[in-house]
Amino acid sequence: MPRFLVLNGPNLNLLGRREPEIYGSTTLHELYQMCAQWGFALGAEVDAFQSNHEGEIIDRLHEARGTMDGIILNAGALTHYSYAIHDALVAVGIPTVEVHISNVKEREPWRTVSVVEAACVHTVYGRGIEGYRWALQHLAARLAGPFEIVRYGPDPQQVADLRVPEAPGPHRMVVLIHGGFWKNQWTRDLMDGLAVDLRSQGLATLNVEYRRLGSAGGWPNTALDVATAIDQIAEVQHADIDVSRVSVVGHSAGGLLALWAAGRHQLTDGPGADPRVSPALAVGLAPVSDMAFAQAHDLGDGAADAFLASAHEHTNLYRSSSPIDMLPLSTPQLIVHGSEDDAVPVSMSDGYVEAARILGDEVEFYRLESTDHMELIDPHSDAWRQTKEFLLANL
Ligand code: DHK
Repeated sequence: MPRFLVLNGPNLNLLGRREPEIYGSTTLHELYQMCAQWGFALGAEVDAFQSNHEGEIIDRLHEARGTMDGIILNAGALTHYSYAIHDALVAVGIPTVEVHISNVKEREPWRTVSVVEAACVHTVYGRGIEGYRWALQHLAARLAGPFEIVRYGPDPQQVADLRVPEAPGPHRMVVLIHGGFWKNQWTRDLMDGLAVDLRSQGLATLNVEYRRLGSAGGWPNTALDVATAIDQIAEVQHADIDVSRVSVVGHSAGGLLALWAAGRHQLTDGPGADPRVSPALAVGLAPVSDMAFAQAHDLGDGAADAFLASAHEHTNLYRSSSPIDMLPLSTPQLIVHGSEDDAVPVSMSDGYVEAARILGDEVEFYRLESTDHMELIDPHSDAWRQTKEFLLANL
């Protein structure tokens, strides 16, 4: 059974009482109980330690050597200046996920700097207490099988995780595109569980990161990143991918990018026209398929406005960026949407599917009762089981 250490630094003993508007109302004790449960669900044992003293944190890191398979580290303010913790992480060499409860990228400038980040395998921030759960899931996914990080551009966010099944190719491939309203705190670890599960079913996966809002993301850069990552599949020689059997699966705001990527083959000009790899199938999991709807309903607190604000070409903007306005995509699609979704209303998919079918697209629609937004990317959910079966049967 894998063992993970949850290590918290200065002032985190006051969780629940300290600035609850920033750090929430969960106490450290409650956090530990939650981590134990989250770990249990992943088949892992979780140890926990908190200290207000740099030296004690370093001692605990040293003790973890040879006994822990992964570390979740919220070093508190030490994050921003403790080179000693950085060096301890390098010295022990245990995969470590850096976690921050608050969105450190959107607070004081000094909090945007992390001197431990370079010694960590991943950083999760701005997701509240749940960030620890995502970090545990990421550690578990890393242990579940090998993957390679492929770079498709110079920006640190222009990367993707490539997972290839053990059996010989050629492999069908699923490109995974995460959601999060293109905001900086939501990254591709959201799709780790699905990537691991699909690989175990014999499919190769490419879990794509892209530039997000706040760091050169927005229209068209974010979409172009997805396009470049997909086109690059044609160049991955060593993995034996069947480029005629690539599907693209996107969740929420990533659903917009997936549907866009599946329809861009018919763009005559503008961003993303002329793809090298055209997806054979597109799956939208609670996709943002209609930008005008997203703007009118202020989904994701103005996310659609923020996403389109960087557009340099405004003529035909919906026609080139909003799936419902690009119809027909002329690529077979599956749309999955839960009736209890309070992030992206299911009525958006009702309208999208109706329009797509009228315009001649082949669209399957799983409109799932009693299902919410995040269940669609939970690898243990019934919604995902149905999605996976569709992929396996149709790709
Ligand atoms: C916790 C702290 O104590 C701060 O010093 C960091 C981090 C942010 C958090 O968000 O969890 O700057």
